[in-house]
Amino acid sequence: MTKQYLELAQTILDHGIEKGDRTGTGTKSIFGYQMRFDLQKGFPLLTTKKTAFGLIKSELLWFLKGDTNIRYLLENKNHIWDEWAFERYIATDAYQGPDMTDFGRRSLEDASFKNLYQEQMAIFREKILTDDDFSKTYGELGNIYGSQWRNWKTSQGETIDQIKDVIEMIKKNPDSRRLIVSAWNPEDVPNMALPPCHTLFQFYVAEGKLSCQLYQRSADVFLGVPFNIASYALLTHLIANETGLEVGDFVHTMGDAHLYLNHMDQIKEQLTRETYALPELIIHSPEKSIFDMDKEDIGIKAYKSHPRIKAPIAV
Ligand code: UFP
Repeated sequence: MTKQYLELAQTILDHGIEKGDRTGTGTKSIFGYQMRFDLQKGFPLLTTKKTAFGLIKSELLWFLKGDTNIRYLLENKNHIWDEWAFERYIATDAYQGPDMTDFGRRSLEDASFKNLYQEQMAIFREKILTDDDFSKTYGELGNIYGSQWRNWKTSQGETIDQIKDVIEMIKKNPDSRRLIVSAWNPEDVPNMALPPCHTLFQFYVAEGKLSCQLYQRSADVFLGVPFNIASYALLTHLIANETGLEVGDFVHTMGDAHLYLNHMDQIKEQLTRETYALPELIIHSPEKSIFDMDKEDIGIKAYKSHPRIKAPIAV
């Protein structure tokens, strides 16, 4: 698995085109790429860089609950979505602190601003955790994955639970070619801070095995992709467990696959590292419903990896 990932990175280094992007960072990018991971051969968690499985797990469980409020994530010490909630908060009148416009870029460039930002972010997090009313309003991220997966709003004012429906379909009609969950809602996209990167996924059942293919429209190969692979591999395991199937392949299809120009040293470092055998995923309580799973119910065994590599995130 790790080899396929490193091949993707090498392909971008060799053939990528230098291209501007929304964040102003600049990327090397290719368009259209596919990887395939046989989930029977181990759990695809990168071995050439330590990848935080705990964060992947709590984020996925959060999506599956249909939760779109960062409080659950903070309770699980998961800070993946903090910036997005903070960005919404500082745009409201309720925020009375120092000017935080463009905080992502400015904290990379200015150490004293970074301190100020971290102070404000710490206050924000604390209030989300301790103040119910505050968290209901400012911890909410709106129409992101959890809502699209479990509570898709129809034009008739109803909601569709795509995950529940797809599980039912897999059980009743496994040969169906319509086993799709879509996160891309053209009506919502213009008002979203981050339109869904994992746009759509499809399941496929053959010989008692469940495969899943993701179409990811935009892929930050150094920071995002290792998370995305593990997250969808875990989702495939959980849906397979729920539907009484074995796991098959996770097929990862990408649109704009890019390396940010400020991740070049880090990816080159990673390319020098040898790969290790993949870890194994364990579902401790397979009898539990996918919607009741907690983080203690899922673990990985024998994860051997090289150390973490830090890199700035483009916001
Ligand atoms: N990105 C990922 N995976 C994710 C996620 C974001 O790679 O799961 F949420 C990256 C892709 C891109 C940026 O670099 O975040 C989103 O920017 P844009 O909307 O301009 O594509």
